[in-house]
Amino acid sequence: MIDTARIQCPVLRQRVMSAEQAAELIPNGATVGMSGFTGAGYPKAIPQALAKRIEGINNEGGRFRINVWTGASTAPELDGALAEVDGIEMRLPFQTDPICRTRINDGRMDYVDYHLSEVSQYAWSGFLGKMDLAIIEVAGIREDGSLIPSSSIGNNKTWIEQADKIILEVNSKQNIKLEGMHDVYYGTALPPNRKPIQLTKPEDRIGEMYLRCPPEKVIAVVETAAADRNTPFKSPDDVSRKIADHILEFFEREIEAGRLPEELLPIQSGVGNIPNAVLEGLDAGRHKGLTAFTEVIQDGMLKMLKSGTLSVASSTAFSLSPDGIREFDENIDIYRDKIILRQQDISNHPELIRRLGIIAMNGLLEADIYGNVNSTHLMGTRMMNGIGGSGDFARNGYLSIFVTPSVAKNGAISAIVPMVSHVDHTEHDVKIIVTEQGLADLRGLSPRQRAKTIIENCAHPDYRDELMSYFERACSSGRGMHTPHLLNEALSWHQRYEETGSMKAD
Ligand code: 0RQ
Repeated sequence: MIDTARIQCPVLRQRVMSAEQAAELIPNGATVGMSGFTGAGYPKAIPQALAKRIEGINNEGGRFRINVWTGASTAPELDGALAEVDGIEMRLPFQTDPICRTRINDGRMDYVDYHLSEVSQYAWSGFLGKMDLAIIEVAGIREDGSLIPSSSIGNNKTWIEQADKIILEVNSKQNIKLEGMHDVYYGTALPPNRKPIQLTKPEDRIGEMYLRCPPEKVIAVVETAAADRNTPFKSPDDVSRKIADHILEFFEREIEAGRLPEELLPIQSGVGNIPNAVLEGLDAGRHKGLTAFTEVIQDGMLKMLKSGTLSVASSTAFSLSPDGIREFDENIDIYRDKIILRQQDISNHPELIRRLGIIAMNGLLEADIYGNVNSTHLMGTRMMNGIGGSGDFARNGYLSIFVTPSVAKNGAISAIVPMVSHVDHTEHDVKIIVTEQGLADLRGLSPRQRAKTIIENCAHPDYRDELMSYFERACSSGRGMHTPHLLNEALSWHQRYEETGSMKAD
């Protein structure tokens, strides 16, 4: 039985088929643009049906692989299922899936890790090659074929425009009241035809509520009823609470110094337990009427919207735990007018982030004594997730804050190292580093001043003396005094970890 309320377009009703039938329409070697940004709004049935098909082909000695482009990470039903059967040749622009990670680090899957704001323009510019097919989850199809987006927009607008053919998954588990929460901007253009984007406040609407979609490009419609999937957050522990406290105290000092208004500036918060703890801390504090201009709305933001700490949140996706999804569904009428979902080339747009003066808060794997940050590469070679939107916000924000526990793996790894083993955010973009030990405010400091500040405020006591010894020996080496390093020793901590399982010296 076709859900005629969700699929109102008569022409597209005739294209309803099973996920298995739709998966048969995907050719070997195709480049497929899929919806999905974090575990929200990704196609759930067709990737799994395709994975089964690929497994069958592989079992008979064949080889079937596709290129998968998305908004950001997805969930086990997409990335996990396709990676498991070795069905992905090339993946971009962001992933967090454990099986994908293994394939990438084994050298069996190619991966391109891009700033999330830039993917759409790269596709438009032809930098990435041709897109054959788009598979997009939607909450509904309107009579004229236009689409009610689901719990993320990501790159969907671009994929629908760029792909030769489109397959839609209509997910009846997505709340139909999502209709009207989206703002799809159709004014983007390639240089030299770009115009200023007329958005001056996070709550501004500059586009349309629906995705335009030419029905003649749609080759299949599949009905699904499955919930989004995100990992639940841990409740804040001692470390994340201390980090949150350092940030909240810093905000108070900035307000006092006249460098931040009482209602702060729009917040961007990465996903993870520490950003969630900061949000909880803000919610428990004295601020009201804050705003968010971010890429993911996590559980903490829902609470802030409900309590009035936050008056509005602009994003490209939800990233809610199962409890968060329940809360959202049950109280959608409270949230509907306070949340705007945009495509990711707008939610993460450098022009808008700079204009609005975003306070960006993101996680890191390691930072060096001069303030360079590695967010992506474990020990310099193995991919963790990707840069995601952290670079869009850190590079262009008013304040770019990076947060991390001072040690990982029970103290065997120091998050503060002499030299990062890979750089994602350079010393030029990183303004504040925070660990549970303290906060290093790097604004206006030279590299040598930064080194002292980071070691004294952020390093774990187990590593502090050794870092200071490295820095002092580098300073007295008689070589370059702007950013002193002992090049033969700078990465020895990482080498020691690879060899002995700990960065600690004997
Ligand atoms: O692994 O759980 O197996 O022990 O890395 O570390 O401390 O739990 O931190 O979950 O906040 O993730 C940078 C990965 C931090 C994330 C990163 C190990 C550590 C643990 C995770 P275990 P934590 P988080 C918004 C913006 C880039 C994308 C981004 C990230 C695991 O914040 O992906 O910001 N950022 N997007 O033990 C080896 C080190 C380590 C280490 C930690 N130095 N070496 N392992 N770990 N430090 C979202 C989007 O863009 C969509």
